[in-house]
Amino acid sequence: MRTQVGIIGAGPAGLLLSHLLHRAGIESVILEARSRTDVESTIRAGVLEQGTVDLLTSTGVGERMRRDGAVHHGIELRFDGRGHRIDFPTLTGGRAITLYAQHEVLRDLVKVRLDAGGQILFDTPAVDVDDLDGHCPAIRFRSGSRIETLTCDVVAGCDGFRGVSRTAIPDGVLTEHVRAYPFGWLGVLVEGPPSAPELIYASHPRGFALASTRSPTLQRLYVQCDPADEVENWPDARIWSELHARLQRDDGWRLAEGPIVQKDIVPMRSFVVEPMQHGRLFLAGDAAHIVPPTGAKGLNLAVADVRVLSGALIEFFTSGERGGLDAYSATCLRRVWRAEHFSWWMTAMLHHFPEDDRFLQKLQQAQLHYVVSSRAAAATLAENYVGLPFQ
Ligand code: RFL
Ligand code: PHB
Repeated sequence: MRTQVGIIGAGPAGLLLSHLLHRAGIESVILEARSRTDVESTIRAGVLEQGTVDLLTSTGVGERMRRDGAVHHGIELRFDGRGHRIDFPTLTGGRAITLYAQHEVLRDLVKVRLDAGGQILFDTPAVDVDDLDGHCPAIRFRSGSRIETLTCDVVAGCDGFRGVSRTAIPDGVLTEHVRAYPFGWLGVLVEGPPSAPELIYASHPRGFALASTRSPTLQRLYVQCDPADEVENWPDARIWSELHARLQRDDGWRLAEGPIVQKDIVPMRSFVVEPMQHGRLFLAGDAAHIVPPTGAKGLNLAVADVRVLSGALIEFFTSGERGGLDAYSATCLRRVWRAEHFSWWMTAMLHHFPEDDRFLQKLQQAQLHYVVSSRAAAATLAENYVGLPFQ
């Protein structure tokens, strides 16, 4: 098999890249380890930056998102029994976010690619990548019981944190920057209407909690937990008791309960590799960087990467110009590090760090009070949360 761009992974990065390339007449094949049903049903992110929404809309995949997604103009920070609203439009010159589940974005992208005759090979894991330094890299993949080869001009490694493309890069080329946090998030899906019109980020001595939403009938709630904990240790009654305690507000506001239909535990880490490229292999999205979910940046960074990569590839295939590809890593890493800082900062401000002494706890409280009382500090949060403009 042969194509121009061999894409490993049908997550947001791989699917959107394939779509953007197709619009410019460039061919690609996507190899995806999981089934279509799995890809289209796994619950992950929910917050889309304004720039992500604009890109999906302007390239023809925004119709369902505009209909079913919910535009939010602010979030609430909650601590010491009180809520403080951060208003996005007034602090960012009119920008906002859209709540629309990642798997819905994936459904839209899979459909638009397949309708256009695009090739997405599901249940087809890539095994390794050869000849990265030459002109004709090759992806070896498993198809049923056979190993086959996809030869291409360029490989896009869009296979997430645990994929094979990053590990195909020879030792000594990449520098890894890693930070693990001493907590994870227990996430639940709850049937029922939202308890509040906007997301609530709560800082509490018992730990962080987040009330988010997926639709008018499905809520997504999180509580900070031990990263090594297991969902079996969290019967529904314990989850509700922690959520009520951490989201408590003095004015009598109450979180609405409903049937819990799914539970999972997510570890929290920050991770970046530099550079995001080697030879003809370009890494995008979680394959190159991870952020803790507190800033809601992961999916949006994946989108920002492939926006840059698609532009550089279009230039390369139409004029032979390599400038954009050579600058790919440095261009992306500027936004990546900004998002890494924001995600780390939100995480540090809102979570309970078991090892913190009283001094550090006092600093954390001072930071929270500053963010909700200074327009400049609130604007810093708001402009990062809605997403800085693309460069
Ligand atoms: P993905 O989504 O992990 O997709 C990679 C795809 O590659 C496939 N794959 C392979 N395919 C072929 N061969 C192999 N050898 C392969 N190995 C892997 C996988 O099956 C998969 O389909 O990476 P991508 O495209 O870079 O997208 C990244 C985002 O998915 C991720 O950053 C976000 O979900 C992070 N995230 C959030 N991001 C946001 O922007 N806003 C949010 O509100 C938000 N909330 C979250 C989140 C992530 C969470 N979890 C579960 C970590 C909330 C949570 C709880
Ligand atoms: C979500 O809805 O899953 C979500 C929202 C905001 C975050 C993280 C996750 O910061």
